[in-house]
Amino acid sequence: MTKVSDFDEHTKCNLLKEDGGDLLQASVVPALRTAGILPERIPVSATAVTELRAPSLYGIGLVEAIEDEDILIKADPNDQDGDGISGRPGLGPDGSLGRFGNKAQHATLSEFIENAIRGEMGLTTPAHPVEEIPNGLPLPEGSDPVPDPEIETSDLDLLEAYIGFLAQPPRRTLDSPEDQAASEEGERIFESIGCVNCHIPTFVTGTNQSAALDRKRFRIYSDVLLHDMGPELASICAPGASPSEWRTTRLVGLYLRSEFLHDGRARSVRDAILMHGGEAESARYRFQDLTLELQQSVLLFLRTL
Ligand code: HEC
Ligand SMILES: [Ca+2]
Ligand SMILES: [Ca+2]
Ligand SMILES: [Ca+2]
Repeated sequence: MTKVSDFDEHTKCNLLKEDGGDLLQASVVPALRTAGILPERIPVSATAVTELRAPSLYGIGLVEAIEDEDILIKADPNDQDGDGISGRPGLGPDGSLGRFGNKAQHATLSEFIENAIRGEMGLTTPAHPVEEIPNGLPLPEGSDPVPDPEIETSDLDLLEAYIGFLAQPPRRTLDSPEDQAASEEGERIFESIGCVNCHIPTFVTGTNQSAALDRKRFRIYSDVLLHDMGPELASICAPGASPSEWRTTRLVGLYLRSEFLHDGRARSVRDAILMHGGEAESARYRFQDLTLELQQSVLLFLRTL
């Protein structure tokens, strides 16, 4: 397990030689430095900086297969019903409905993947065939032997097919009848204190060419909408989302994670809940008002998802 303390302070790169990825990084980073390519520096003019946690990809094809109107019907941008929760649809390119990314800024899986290939992997693509230049300086001679685009559309399509069919992790079963009963109690509380107003338990996909995605009810625990989560969680913005707005995170497979919230600042599910502000503040207070035992039941339930 990689800890923050394992990271090279300067590059934020993990240089431990634990697996192939780290070995690659440990050999590539010095080579790049020798070639004159230095770690990216945050410009002094930057007004907001964040580190983003990698998103969970399981079941992401199901999210793409939801009909737009089934998401839009849950939006209440001006809080007409006065419950303090105003979910706004994310803004994808050309005004389309955004559903992927922390700011719900990507509309389709293919666009989401293309963006990650460029931003996270540094590969040029047919849609963006020009190398981004590190720190705004031209690439040193000989440091980029691969002609652009570095990945073809057909490979992007294969990647999309693979990721789009990653199944959701199964619900975790609890061995003891006591735990099972507590988890069921936790589920009822999760509903009654209003967590479900944003973490909507299930959606049904629309008609789809693929049988695996066709009219499937699936667990999601998200409304795929943006919510103002208060000043403590505010950092970067996106064209359609203010610094404090984030897309409701899906809670499926929570038991597989150890870092929570967009930047991983919460190291437990409990801390993640206690950091909910803004539109989610009253649900958080209702959680805090529970006895410790009932809070544990909610946490147990969440850890089965
Ligand atoms: C107003 C909408 C809203 C309500 C109500 C709400 N949440 Fe959230 N929840 C969010 C958003 C948005 C995020 C992502 C915030 C971020 O990444 O900074 C989130 C993130 C989480 C996470 C972290 C998941 C992860 O993988 O990082 C957990 C756990 C969670 N919520 C549980 C709860 C529980 C339990 C309740 C009820 C007490 C609740 N939420 C109420 C919108 C809401
Ligand atoms: Ca509302
Ligand atoms: Ca490249
Ligand atoms: Ca290149």
